[in-house]
Parts: sequence; structure tokens; C-alpha cells
Amino acid sequence: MRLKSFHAPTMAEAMRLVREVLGDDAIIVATREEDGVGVRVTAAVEEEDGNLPAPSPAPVLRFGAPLEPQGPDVLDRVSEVLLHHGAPAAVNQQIMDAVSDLDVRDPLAALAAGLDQVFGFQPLPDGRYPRALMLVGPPGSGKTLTIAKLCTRAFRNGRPVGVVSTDTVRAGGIDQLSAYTRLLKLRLITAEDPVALADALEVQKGAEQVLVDSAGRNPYDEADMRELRDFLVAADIEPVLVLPAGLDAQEAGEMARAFRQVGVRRLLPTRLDMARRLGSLLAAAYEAEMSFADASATPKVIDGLGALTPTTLARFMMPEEAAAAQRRIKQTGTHA
Ligand SMILES: Nc1nc2c(ncn2[C@@H]2O[C@H](COP(=O)(O)OP(=O)(O)O)[C@@H](O)[C@H]2O)c(=O)[nH]1
Ligand SMILES: [Mg+2]
Repeated sequence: MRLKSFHAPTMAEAMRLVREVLGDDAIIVATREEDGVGVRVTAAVEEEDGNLPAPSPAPVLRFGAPLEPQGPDVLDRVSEVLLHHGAPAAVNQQIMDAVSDLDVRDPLAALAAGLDQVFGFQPLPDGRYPRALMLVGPPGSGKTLTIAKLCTRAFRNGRPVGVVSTDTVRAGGIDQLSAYTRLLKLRLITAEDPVALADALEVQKGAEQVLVDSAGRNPYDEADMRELRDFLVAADIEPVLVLPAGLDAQEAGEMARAFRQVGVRRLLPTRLDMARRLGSLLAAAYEAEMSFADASATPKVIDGLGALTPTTLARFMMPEEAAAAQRRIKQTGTHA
């Protein structure tokens, strides 16, 4: 499900825009009066959410169906779920403020719409991209496995990518990745220092996309982060922070802020399959003002990486509701 917001002076105009852009199958998730400027309508269309092993879409109102105001139970449920996940109070408050302003009768859809208003969602490019993408983060966060997943995904879509590793100091840093690239018949170039990285990217210039693996960094160690920054300014490189789910929320927020200092704007969470509390991810994205990119939810290299959307994130946060929605769809064959 893809959510999109429309602003217009009147409700009729907003509905016309929804229909024009998203078609008759659009689902109205929420409507909101905006003082003095008109209305904001959030609508959704069903579409594949990559291959994250998440449950089904949330049941929401079909286009044209009358809007039912949300009951207090919707707000209670969203609030309960947010408390369970343990994000900092300021983050929860922002989400609750956004959700309270909406008319949604379903907790899953309400949470998705709230997340959509508070966070940015910017999936990694699939296809030609001018900047090399360098995955950065603390040791063991899942950078190398994610590079392998991205290579595999690109390979399956018939788009071989260029791969460079800068993780040359740690024993085995290269071996782990070269085992995957060999299978995919991709050439892995290693670059020991920023100058070598610039040269490696020059060599890979023809590739549709270049992925760069990096050594784990201690975000609180100035020398470590200076070294990372030296790599990042070597060429036109976009860093993406890889952070595992399940960390302490305050810690994750502080770590993400340190990576923001070296220019990171996108967050790619991993180990969604191994955590029941995702407050640390909300804290990281919120405090470091990062958008959510894709997410990893299995240790298997062939799948489990997909774009994180407000809906997929809400499903991971509300697995019970997501499973119930899945069962309803199986029984009735509809989302309504
Ligand atoms: N269950 C699970 N394990 C993961 C996921 N992502 C990474 N891992 C595991 O986390 C460990 C560290 O991953 P690795 O890619 O080597 O981390 P790096 O040090 O950041 O390169 C490995 O055992 C991975 O298999 C995930 O989404 N789910
Ligand atoms: Mg690694």
C-alpha cells in the first residue's frame, strides 16, 4: 500500500485530485481540515511492498465510502502500541498528535497515517543512480549482508551493480562479501583508502549503481568518524546508515545523530525479524532527521529486503492487527 497526501481548498477538489492521481481504486485513509488553507486528504493505493515478509495491507475505507470517525479505542490502541515499542516520549507525542487529527477507524491504518506524517520514507533507488551508495554504521549492524541483498536484488532484476569494499582492515571483511559477489559473477573491487576509493568509483563509472561496503565505525570515536568522513568526501558518495532493530532507543538516537554529522540522511534498519520493540528506529530517524529507506527482515541473502513504507512499518509495529487483517482478506477476498 502506498500512501499519498493531497492538499486542496475544498474537500471536493481534494477528492478529485485523489481520483485523478491514484485512480478509482484509491482508498481514503484520512481527511483533515487545515485551518485557513483547506483540507488535506491522505489516500492509499494497493501495491506490492517489495519482498519484506510482512503481513497483508490494513483494512481501510474504499474510495467514496462514508468516513467513520475514529473511536477512542483507535487512539488508545495506537498509544498502547507506541508505549510498547519504547520510543522517546517526544516521538510518541508527535505521532499521537498526527493520529488524533485524522479520521481513521482502523488502528493499523491510523498508525500508518501517523508515521507518514511524522517521518520521511525514501526507498533506495532501484536502477540507475548517479551517486555511489555507501552503507555505514556500527560493527555488526548488517552492512555487508545488506550489500549482498542489494546485489542479489539488482542481479535478479537484470541490473548488475558495481561493488566496492573499503572494509580492508578487519580479517575476513572482504572474504564475506566476495563469497556473494563470486556467486553473482560480480567483480569486487577493494579500496584501502579514500584515494583508492575515488579510483575504484572511476573504474565503476559505467555501472548503473555502485554499492560500497564499509568498516564498522564507533560513532562516539572522533578519529573513527573522521576517517569515515574522509572516505565519504573522496567522490560523489551518499552514505546510508544501517542500524539493527532492538537497540536502546536513546542510544540509537544518539548514534544516528553522530552519523548525521558526517552527512547521513537515510536510515536502513535491519533485524526486524529479531526485535519486538522498534522504538529505537523511530528515535534514530526522528532525532537525526533521517528518512527510512529499505529494511532487512531475514538473515537470508535472497530476500527479506524491501522498501519501508508507512504501512510496512506499521505492520511490523502491530503484528497482531496485521495478522488479523491478513486473515480477513483470506476469508473475504477484500480489504473493505
Ligand atoms: N536475523 C537477521 N540477521 C541479520 C539481518 N541483517 C544482518 N543480520 C546478521 O547480522 C550479522 C552481522 O551482519 P553483517 O552484515 O556482517 O554486519 P556488518 O558488520 O555491519 O557488515 C550477521 O550474522 C548477519 O547474518 C537481518 O535482517 N535479520
Ligand atoms: Mg561487514
